Amino acid sequence: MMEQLNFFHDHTLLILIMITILVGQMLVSMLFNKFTHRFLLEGQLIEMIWTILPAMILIIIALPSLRILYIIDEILNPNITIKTIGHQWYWSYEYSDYKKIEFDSYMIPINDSKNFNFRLLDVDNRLVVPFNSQIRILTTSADVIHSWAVPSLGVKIDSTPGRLNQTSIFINRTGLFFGQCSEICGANHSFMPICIEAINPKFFISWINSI
Ligand SMILES: [Cu+2]
Repeated sequence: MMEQLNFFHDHTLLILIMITILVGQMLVSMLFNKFTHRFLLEGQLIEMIWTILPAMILIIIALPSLRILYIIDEILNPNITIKTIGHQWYWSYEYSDYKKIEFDSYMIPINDSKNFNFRLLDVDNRLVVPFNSQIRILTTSADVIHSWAVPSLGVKIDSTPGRLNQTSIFINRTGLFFGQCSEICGANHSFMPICIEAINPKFFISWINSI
């Protein structure tokens, strides 16, 4: 999803650059009185062109945007479901597909962090997920509104008390993925990071068994 969003960003940026260059060039040339042609001041044809052209540009931006919007909403048949619950100020995770696994995930305080830890991003219990698998994320909150956001996966979803929101992620490589709460939720809002560890599904099964 994030790849698609990046492509769409580049597509829109390219259109934006072309418009900026065109308008900038027109402004500068008008400044030096080189562009004020009589057909530009009261011309039916040019008015038609600069009405229809922006409308077409808007359609060219809107169609791929809507396409990605609906693809993001799509929930494919998931391999596992993980429930993430926001608390003031930590996340807790539940894996309910296998035996009931529940744990809290607190940020490692700066004083306790080792050389290999990521400052303000690492947690004591990481969210372990299998890679190359469709994962469904259900999210809610125990107190105030939080937001479960992992930018590199293209996910940002509100965790609202009394509601269950749903999104899905698909990680196509192993590794660590970091995110942070993205809803101003109180004093330690910036100290409730999300740390996802994507591992081989085989190791994931043995991790499940070892807990
Ligand atoms: Cu929060």
